[in-house]
Amino acid sequence: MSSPHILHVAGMNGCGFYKRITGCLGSLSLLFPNRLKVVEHEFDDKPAFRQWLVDDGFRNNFGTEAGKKHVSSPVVWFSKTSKDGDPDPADIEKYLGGHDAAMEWARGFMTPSDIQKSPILMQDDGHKADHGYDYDLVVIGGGSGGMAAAKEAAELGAKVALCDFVKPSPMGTKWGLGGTCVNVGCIPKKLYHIGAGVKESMEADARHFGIAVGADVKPDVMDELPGVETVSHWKTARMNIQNYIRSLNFKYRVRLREKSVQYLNKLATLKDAHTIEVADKKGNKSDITTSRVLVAVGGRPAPLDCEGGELAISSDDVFFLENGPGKTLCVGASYISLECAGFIAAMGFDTTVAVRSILLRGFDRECADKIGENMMSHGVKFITKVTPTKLEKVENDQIKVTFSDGSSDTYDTVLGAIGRHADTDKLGLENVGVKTNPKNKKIYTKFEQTETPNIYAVGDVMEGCPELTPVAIQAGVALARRLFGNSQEPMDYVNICTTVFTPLEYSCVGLSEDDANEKLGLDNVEVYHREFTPLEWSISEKRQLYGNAFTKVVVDKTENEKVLGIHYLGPNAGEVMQGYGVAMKKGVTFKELTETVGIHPTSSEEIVSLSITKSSGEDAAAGGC
Ligand code: FAD
Ligand code: NA7
Repeated sequence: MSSPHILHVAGMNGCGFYKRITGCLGSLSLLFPNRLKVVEHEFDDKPAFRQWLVDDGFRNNFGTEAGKKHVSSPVVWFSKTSKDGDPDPADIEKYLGGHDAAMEWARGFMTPSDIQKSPILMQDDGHKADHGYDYDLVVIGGGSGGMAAAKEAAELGAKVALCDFVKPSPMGTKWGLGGTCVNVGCIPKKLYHIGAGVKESMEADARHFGIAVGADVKPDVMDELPGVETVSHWKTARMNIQNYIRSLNFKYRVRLREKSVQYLNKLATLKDAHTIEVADKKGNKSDITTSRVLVAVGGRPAPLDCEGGELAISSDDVFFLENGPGKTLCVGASYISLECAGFIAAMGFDTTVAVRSILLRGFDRECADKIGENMMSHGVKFITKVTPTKLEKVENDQIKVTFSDGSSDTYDTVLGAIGRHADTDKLGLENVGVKTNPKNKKIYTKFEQTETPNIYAVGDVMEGCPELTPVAIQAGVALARRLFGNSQEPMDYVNICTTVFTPLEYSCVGLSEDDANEKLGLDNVEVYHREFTPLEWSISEKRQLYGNAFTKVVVDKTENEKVLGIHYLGPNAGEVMQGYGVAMKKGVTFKELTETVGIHPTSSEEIVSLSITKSSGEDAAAGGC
């Protein structure tokens, strides 16, 4: 959750306007303590107030001309978030004005009715129509967030340039316009995942539906068939997926042109807050100037940090392998590692995951464990509580991996997926006073604005932003609307749905059971859950070996069973969860969820038909039609 606004109100005792505004703001802070903190500074009389404000010069701290001339009671301003102790009134974030400005702000705070949204507090970045720079906005990074922001800003009339340049991975892999998602992330990953699903359906289900492939198959021997034999051909999948991605790279260029965004296939470095050096692939350099800058450079995989770590590939390389990865070790146990392991195994390769601690840190533990079991039932091996300590090249171009427990094995491919760092090295942030988190190199922002007011950041490069494509897109569009339209709408980072494709699909929105327990206390949380066999899995005995689907809804017992989190493991998880995400945004209660008539026969209807509580001890697999 973001930190509350800290609003200071100073005025004199007996002033009706001061009384009115402190009453109004005080009530709001009482109602929404997580969103608003009000600090009152009351002076005994007019001379005392004026002494402090005018004679002693407190108003000079306000920064704006209007603030420096303020004389009347009350005066209202924001200070920065205090991490500990009382907020410092002199650590001013923004001058707001007097009674009327504060009332107007309070109205905005309460509207629109969706209380997730609040009026935004951005610093004046000095942008004016006749700024004299080459561009109104230069976007650095042509990935999900950067492209969305650039197109929206241009649509709103801004003169925009977008620089995108792909630095090759340490293995030398490079790709086209569109960033991580389209080239080395969501799109190739999901396509391999879809391939895995097709193969599994052919092997596990087809025969039961009376479908077999091959010239020799006769209908009368169907029952005797052991299942359709499938062969995966990595090269074919790779070629078709890469061709599709190339078509997307081309479409993105066209769309930028259609929107009049100038695309510069150049590496950008910030020289100062308004000057960017751009270098093409031959190293030819020039400068462009801009009123505003949006940094949307995303992230890159962290390299394996052990001896010989440079022998490992990453998710930046796996989709480009010519002949498939062969026997593979995936290092790391978060979703990128597990998803890669899932589709590599499904493509028929011997696959092992090295897990340092737990699977899918940050996700619901029960669901994460079920994913592990499902992956094992699909032949993925797990080595737990180990990290690689040494990688060395051995015969046949293989890699011998020694683990922290002393064991070792040899693989054709080692894929490191131990986290991602923001791609901010050598971006010149130090030249413009923009601070990054030393741990992951991400940029600190407030409402996507950095401490240097004309420099903004969205997407994976922004500290605290969930690393998801639609988040980067939505934040980019919202920011462009605020900068070049009349919008005041902040990006809402709360209750964002996500899906893991392992290949068992797991989608969720809101809190995990574990986080809910920690936040609210065990006694205040209830879990409704159910294990079930989706109809599409029900007539194949092979599917029984893989386990069931599962769903759980986590609710706050103290607040009318408000839904805190929804979790679902099963077919089409992403499709299932999207609509529930809307309900979560609207603060749905468990009663409202179960009053919703299900769609039969689907897996999604299980979520609106839940009745078994975890506290009852009843078996989650009980019941069903
Ligand atoms: P990016 O898309 O990374 O774009 C940044 C761009 O900036 C890149 O093109 C880069 O080359 C360029 N750049 C960097 N530095 C410079 C510079 N100095 N000058 C010019 N250009 C520069 N998200 C989902 O929502 N669903 C998924 O299923 C999903 N799966 C994923 C699977 C994998 C394997 C990975 C790695 C990620 C996945 N993600 C997924 C995350 C998603 O890809 C990212 O959240 C998203 O791409 C972030 O967008 P962005 O605009 O912040 O950055
Ligand atoms: P994450 O989510 O940062 O997870 C990193 C995983 O790698 C996690 O399982 C870690 O284990 C593990 N890890 C981290 N360092 C090591 C070392 N040194 N050795 C072995 N294992 C390690 O990274 P992802 O790449 O999956 O995803 C990055 C983001 O991209 C993610 O947030 C998505 O939203 C998109 P741990 O649990 O810390 O023990």
